[in-house]
Amino acid sequence: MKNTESILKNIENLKKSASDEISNNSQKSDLEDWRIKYLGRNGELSSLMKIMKDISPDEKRIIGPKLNQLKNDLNHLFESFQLNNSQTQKYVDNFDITLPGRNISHGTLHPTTLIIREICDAFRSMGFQIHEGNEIETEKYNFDLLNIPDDHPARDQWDTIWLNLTNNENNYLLRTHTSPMQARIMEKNNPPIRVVVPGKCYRYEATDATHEWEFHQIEGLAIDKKISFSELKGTLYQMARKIFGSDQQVRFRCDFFPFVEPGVDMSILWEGRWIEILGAGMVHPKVLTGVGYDPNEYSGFAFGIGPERVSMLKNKIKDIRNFHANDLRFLSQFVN
Ligand code: FA5
Repeated sequence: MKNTESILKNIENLKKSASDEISNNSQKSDLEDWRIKYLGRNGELSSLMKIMKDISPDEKRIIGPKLNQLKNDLNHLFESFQLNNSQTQKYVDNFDITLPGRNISHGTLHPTTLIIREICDAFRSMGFQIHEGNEIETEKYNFDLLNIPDDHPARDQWDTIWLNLTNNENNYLLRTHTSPMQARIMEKNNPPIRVVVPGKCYRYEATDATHEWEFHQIEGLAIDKKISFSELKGTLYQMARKIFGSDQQVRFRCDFFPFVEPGVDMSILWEGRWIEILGAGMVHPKVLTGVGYDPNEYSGFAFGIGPERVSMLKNKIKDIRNFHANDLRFLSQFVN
């Protein structure tokens, strides 16, 4: 019985040393050495097998199956390592170290974000702060405080997406422009104020190459004592030169917005044509009074730019709908 135990121990040891050794082999040639050492005609397995002819039938019944099992295990080990090696070898054989690596594609900032940053930077360099506002507005801020009473025809062009959030005091809507932020900022701050407000706006309108129902604006507001119309012109002129180049020409024409007096639009001369990019004007005395400012003490100007339209000019984009189409062929052309 003692003999049986020590033979079983030898079988165990052989299995362990064979599997340790094969796991540490890395080369193809090592695998062949391993095969000869353990599975070869004069290898370790054969010499262990030779015991069979010297042991009793009782011992044979115990040892025989164990030796068979050992033989199977070693063969399996060999086959699985051989297979692994040949796959690695195939990969190594096909690997061309002279090929350039594959580029990892990085995301880029959205063209709208890029133009908003560029425009805001132009104003920041002139001392303006940047502020963001809410996209859900009340009728009071979107219209009433901007001198657009209920029956005013200007409401028609801005009639929009109303929200089902009516309470006793307010009707809610998705803001049609960023101008409501004029009143919100004036209510919370004392002059001097110089601020730009980038953000999304929504209008219930049919889309075409220059109109989206969801688009951006950048509102601007400057309030102080003795601000004049020439400062409005100088500031917007400077912005246009920063965005479009130092020799950019601009044109101001009269326009009407109920919340400014006088009101203008500004166009730039682009590829031989005058193209309107913003609306502006001196803040209306009624707007100043509405937020508790004395129009005899304070004056100021405001403007609203459409950044997508500016980007369309700068980047020769033919259709504003590209901005929201999520087409990577379009988006990946804008590298920050
Ligand atoms: C306004 O929205 C005024 N709040 C601008 C303003 C602010 C005037 C302060 C005076 C003082 P208007 O509707 O023209 O104005 O829009 C201003 C700019 O937003 C346009 O010049 C255009 O660039 C952009 N814009 C307007 N509607 C759309 C649209 N549907 N799609 C894309 N851009 C638009």
